[in-house]
Amino acid sequence: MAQVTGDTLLVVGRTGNGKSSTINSILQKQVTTRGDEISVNTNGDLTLIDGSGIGDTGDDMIVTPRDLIDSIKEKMAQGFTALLFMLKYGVRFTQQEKNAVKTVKSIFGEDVFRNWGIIVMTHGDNFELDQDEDYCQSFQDWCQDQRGDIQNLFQECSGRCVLFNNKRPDDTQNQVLNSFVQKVKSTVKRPYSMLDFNHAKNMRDLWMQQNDKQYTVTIPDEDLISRPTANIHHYKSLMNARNMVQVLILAVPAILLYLWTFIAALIYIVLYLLVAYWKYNDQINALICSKKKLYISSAV
Ligand SMILES: Nc1nc2c(ncn2[C@@H]2O[C@H](COP(=O)(O)OP(=O)(O)O)[C@@H](O)[C@H]2O)c(=O)[nH]1
Ligand SMILES: [Mg+2]
Repeated sequence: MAQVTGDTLLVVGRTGNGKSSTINSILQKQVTTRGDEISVNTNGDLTLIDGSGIGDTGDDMIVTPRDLIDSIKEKMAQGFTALLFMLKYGVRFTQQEKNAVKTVKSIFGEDVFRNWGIIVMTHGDNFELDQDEDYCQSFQDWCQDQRGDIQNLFQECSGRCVLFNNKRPDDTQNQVLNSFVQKVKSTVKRPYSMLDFNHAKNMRDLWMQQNDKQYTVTIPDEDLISRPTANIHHYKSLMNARNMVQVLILAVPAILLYLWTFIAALIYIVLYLLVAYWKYNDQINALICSKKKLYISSAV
């Protein structure tokens, strides 16, 4: 995608919607991005930021809200030209997708979609499969046919919605994306900057507060297996809490048992000495007296 030079695209959306695959398609090379952090990939002058975690909500969240915001601040210090919001073609626009939109707005500000948003719909191969000889529809027509919240989102982005087939990427989808990036640039005339980010501070703080609470929810163990890419920090903190409880449960009785054994041994020794003293009192006195006599006589 050589045309988009000097631009930075921030890629966000729920985990599994195709962020990493789309970055590979745009850069036309395989770049590895770690699932639990925001990574930056550049190809010439084009920079793509994989905003993993931005758009995940509730149990899907893979880092603490605070860590996520710190990571965003660091990686997008230079701002971004456009925000690519990933959706998956063929999957209903569920409450979780709506929450993802809300999260992105809470982090970057209410106007982020209106000014800088481009919807990228992955799984374009499924769109092609849905077309048959009798009924063939363009993707733009399909977008216009949508109703409800997804239509509102399309409108908010002024129809900037591109279909991506990451299984068989071609240059056409990159050209369409490029035309939308140019549209964003000519409409808003400036990249999203730290100034815009700072404007959204109040909303973001509120979001952090709400999600920090949600974040303490216990995740079942099997989730660790079904989501291998899930964030280590999340589970680490969870495991730490669990370990603390386990340590307390095991350690407190062990310490009590140890103390009790020690006290019992002490009582036994004292009692033994008392009994011994009482039992052999006469012999001990006799021994002491004889020693005294011996001492006195030797002195005389
Ligand atoms: N068939 C098909 N699969 C895709 C497409 N884009 C992504 N995927 C698959 O969707 C899954 C999640 O994609 P990934 O890029 O890891 O999503 P991320 O979690 O948002 O980074 C992977 O198995 C991809 O191979 C696409 O356009 N078509
Ligand atoms: Mg990824």
